[in-house]
Amino acid sequence: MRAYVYDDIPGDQRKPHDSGEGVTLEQLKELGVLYWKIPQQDGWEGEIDKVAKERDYKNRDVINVTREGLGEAYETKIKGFFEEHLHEDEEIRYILEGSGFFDVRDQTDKKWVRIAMDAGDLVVLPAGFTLDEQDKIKAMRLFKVGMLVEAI
Ligand code: KMT
Repeated sequence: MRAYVYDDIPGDQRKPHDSGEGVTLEQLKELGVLYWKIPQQDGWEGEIDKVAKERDYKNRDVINVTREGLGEAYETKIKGFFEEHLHEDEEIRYILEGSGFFDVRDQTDKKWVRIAMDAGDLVVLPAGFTLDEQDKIKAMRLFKVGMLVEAI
């Protein structure tokens, strides 16, 4: 995981857009983002269950997004992910395979903070998302209440 201020230069959302200004775990916490590294080794699922239980999560699913898998729908799908939105409840994302960027707006100075995630990274989020140029990610999504109805 690396978190940094988004450079806000127009262009492909899947590029890193790294302004070079890093964001610490402390600063992420102020934005309501919590982070854990949980490598997929002995007992990793129990570690996720522990976080979910402590924070009162009731549901989860696994989403697998790849350019190959989605074909022509890929570009539209990832544009949809990238749209700014608010979550009614916090949500957790745990990356199983691949990589991508979660973008969170900093309410105080209006900058976007980009969180570059790959396998074993878990975040608690109020956020937006894009795949990066690898074009594939598989993630466990944990929800406090209902699941997203939309199938992918
Ligand atoms: C969602 O809710 O579908 C997301 O957060 C984006 C995909 S998770 C890799």
